Amino acid sequence: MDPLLALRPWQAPEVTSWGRLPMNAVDRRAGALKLDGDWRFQLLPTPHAPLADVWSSAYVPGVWTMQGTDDLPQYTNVRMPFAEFPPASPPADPTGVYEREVDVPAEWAGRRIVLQVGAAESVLLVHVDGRPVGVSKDSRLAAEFDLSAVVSPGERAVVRLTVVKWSDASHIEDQDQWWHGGITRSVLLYATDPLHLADVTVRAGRYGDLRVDCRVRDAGGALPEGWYVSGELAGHLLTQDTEFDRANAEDDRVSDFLGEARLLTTVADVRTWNAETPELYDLTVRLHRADGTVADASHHRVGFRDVEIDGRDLLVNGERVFIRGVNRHDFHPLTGRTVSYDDLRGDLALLKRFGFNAIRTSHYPNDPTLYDLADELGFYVVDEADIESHDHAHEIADDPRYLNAFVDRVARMVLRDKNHPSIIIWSLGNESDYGANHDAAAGWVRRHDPTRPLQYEGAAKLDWAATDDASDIACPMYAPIEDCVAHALSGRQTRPLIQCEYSHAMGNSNGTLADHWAAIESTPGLQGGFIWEFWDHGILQHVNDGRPVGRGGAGLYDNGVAAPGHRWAYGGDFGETIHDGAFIADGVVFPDRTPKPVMSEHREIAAPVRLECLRHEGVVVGNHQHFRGLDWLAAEWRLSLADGGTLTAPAELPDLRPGETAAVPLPFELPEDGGEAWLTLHVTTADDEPWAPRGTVVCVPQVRLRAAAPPSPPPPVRNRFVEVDGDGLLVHPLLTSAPTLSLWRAPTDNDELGGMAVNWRAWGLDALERKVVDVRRTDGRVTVAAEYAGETGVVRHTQVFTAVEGGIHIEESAELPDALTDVARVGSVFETVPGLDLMEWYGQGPWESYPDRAFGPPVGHHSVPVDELFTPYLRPQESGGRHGVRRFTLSAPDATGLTVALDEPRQVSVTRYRAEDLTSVAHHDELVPRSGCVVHLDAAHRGLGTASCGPDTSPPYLVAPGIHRWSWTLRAL
Ligand code: IPT
Repeated sequence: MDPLLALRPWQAPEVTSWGRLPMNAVDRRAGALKLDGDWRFQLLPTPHAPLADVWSSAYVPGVWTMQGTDDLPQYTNVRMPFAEFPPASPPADPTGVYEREVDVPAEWAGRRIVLQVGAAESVLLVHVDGRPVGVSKDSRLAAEFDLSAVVSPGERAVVRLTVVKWSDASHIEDQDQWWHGGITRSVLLYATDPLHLADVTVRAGRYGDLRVDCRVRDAGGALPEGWYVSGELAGHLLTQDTEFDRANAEDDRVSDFLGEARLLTTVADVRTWNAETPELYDLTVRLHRADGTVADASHHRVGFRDVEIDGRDLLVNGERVFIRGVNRHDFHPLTGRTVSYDDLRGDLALLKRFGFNAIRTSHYPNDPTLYDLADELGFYVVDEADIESHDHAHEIADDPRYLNAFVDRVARMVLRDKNHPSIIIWSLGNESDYGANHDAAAGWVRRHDPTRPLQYEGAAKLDWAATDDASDIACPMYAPIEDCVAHALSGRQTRPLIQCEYSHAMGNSNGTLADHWAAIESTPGLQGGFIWEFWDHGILQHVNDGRPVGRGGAGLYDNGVAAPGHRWAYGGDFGETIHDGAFIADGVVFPDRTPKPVMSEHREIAAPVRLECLRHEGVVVGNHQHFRGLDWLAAEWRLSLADGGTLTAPAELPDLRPGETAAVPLPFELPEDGGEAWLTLHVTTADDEPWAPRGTVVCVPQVRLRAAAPPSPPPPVRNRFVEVDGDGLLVHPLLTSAPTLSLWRAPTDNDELGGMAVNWRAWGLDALERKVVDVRRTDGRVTVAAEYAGETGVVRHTQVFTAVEGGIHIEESAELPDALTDVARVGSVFETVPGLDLMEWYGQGPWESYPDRAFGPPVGHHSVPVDELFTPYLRPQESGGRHGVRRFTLSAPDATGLTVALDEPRQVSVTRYRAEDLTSVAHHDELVPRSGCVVHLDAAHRGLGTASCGPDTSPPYLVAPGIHRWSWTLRAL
């Protein structure tokens, strides 16, 4: 039997690799042969099953679960997809065998030849020409094998990569994401001189000090006499540290088969690296033979910066920076896991445009290109090792059989990524309890790289204030704001508090994001956190046969929506019986990277420029960055008058250093009339930035210059009664359904998973029975009293209709019994005739907002087609709301339609769907839009909260029982 199969490495946690080369930070991508493309492929039912004579093909890099096999993607969160306990894996274990010929270049004669498999899940076995070469685990890092002894330059070799899907390692790769099988990153073959750089470690500090440590080996064994290294940074030569050499020689520390050399320099007037101005310097390290010829070279981009913890502050270059982070998986709706340079650049550019400055690579080392781009575009990165044993966390954390794997995974990540200035923190992994295996890995990192802090949520959660665990940072997940503030004020805080996950973005969510940030910015000791998460992991799927679309499906989606006949699949959509449903769709962007409304909310919370009102003297402009001036920004003033449209004026941003403010005079003479007045600074990029073209909106901070006059109801028109039918329902030519009371919304994911939706159904709020009890016509008014019966008693609802100039004024009140402690909304719902396809409003906008996610949208005059108001969350739910609406019109192209004026700023939604339309389907593609508009005007609307994972809606945003009153005026245009 084949020795690698005989070893059964998929059932041996102690075996992390065999024949694999040590990880290092020398980038070999340039000059390598890329073996990507179609490989011969067979999917076997078990690793031991015999190969068939017939081969199909599979694309590398790619997962077979997305390439036409019967083994389809499966989504589970915590629970394992199979029943076996660690370290066992199931007997049925899909195993992909990939094979192809490789022509080894003749000019590689005499060189060291290395195969690099970028990533394979979960166990990789390598054979060349039928001979065993090696084994690797650790699905998100490359594995390298020295093929010098098994291939012949100028000849053809057959490379076989066998990938076993389930293994002991699956138990520590139990992340909340889709399970796949295959090779997910590129496969390379490269050659070096036998004398080669085995590793290069770059350390560059904020004062311009640079230290480069080189490890040198020779494939022949003993190093040749006289080798040396040189280094060049942006045209300047580094000096070899002779002190280091002498100490090494004197201590007899280095043997003749491991060479070490250190290069040093100090750069005067260094331009430091930080996420706002990510300055990079090019470094080339060369390894020379005694005669001066170059045997090997390595290129690096160096960022000069320091990271340190001072008490409870995390400092970058001495500055306490705010961490405006997001958790990011390597995901793609067509490939599953494989991401291209363009994909990664797209992700990071988008994050920059929406004010993010940090990424946690949840929950494994991401594609290497991500770190190059983070260095270049400017992100603080928490680099996380591929360890999550969620389902069996407690057993595994102290299981000595997994000790190797923990240390191996953490060490390999650090060895690969240590030269990236963007990485400011190492993470031991996620959701794996806390045990001796973590401490072993922590010991390794702290010794190997003392230049960066280490974090691990599972260690710090036992006591945020501890000082002796495997975390230098208290990095809780989903902690309530109050708990964070209380800790920071307790006097017990010992280390920075930066939430590794907070504000769960599942569906229509992220309530109180601005409240988090108000607390963070005003409380020393709090420094930010990472939103969960970037992606909605919806896989593009054919609806007819349920298969994933796979590569080549580009163009089958637009603006977050799958093309007809397709949908975004979530858990259960591939016929899996064990799955966790739509919990995989919890990102701030749709599966095609279309930003959800919360992205705009975040952009405003993170605004680099802020405004404050100085009453009559003017406004105060502030620079809220850490390192940058305002010269990269352009701006324009906009004055929105409730009754006077919008005026604009050019804005000159003051020359402010970070943290500074300046008073500037009001750019406009405020007109006497015009009502409520808001001043907005419309801030854009002044020039092209690497992540955004010139003119991209950066933020739109706003201050109110004048409040609205108290509302006065329009005077009644004498001798005219509004028409109501026998049920007391308004009769109006533009309405197909008269205004009635609504206390319900199509539950959001937070409402469902937080348990509120269950109550609402139990209380009967989704199907209230309306009964008219009285219709009275007095003093020109029609008063309709109705009762809405649910399981908790009766809600009394009164509508008073008054004919006014050009329309109808409606005063409403609803009295909720005490038993209705927590309803979704209190307001009116009605439906319009078809054809009113444009909504124009004065209020907050233009993007979707809710009471606890309404920090960002400025007050102004907005206009959006009705079809575009609705947000296509994967699982249909309440969506499309606009907060703070004062008045709106719905019009047809011929300018006919209706207008509604509200008594005060209200929550309004105009969509094509009734709440029950949304709850009757499971996917967005099943929705059938109505031709008219479904309009909700809410006197009160429950905030969104984050109860699908984390705190529920905060008390100030809940809807209380008792009497609610609201009024509005309806007119035809
Ligand atoms: C937390 C996980 O770390 C993350 O991977 C994801 O599952 C998230 O929750 C929810 O979407 S763990 C949870 C038990 C708090």
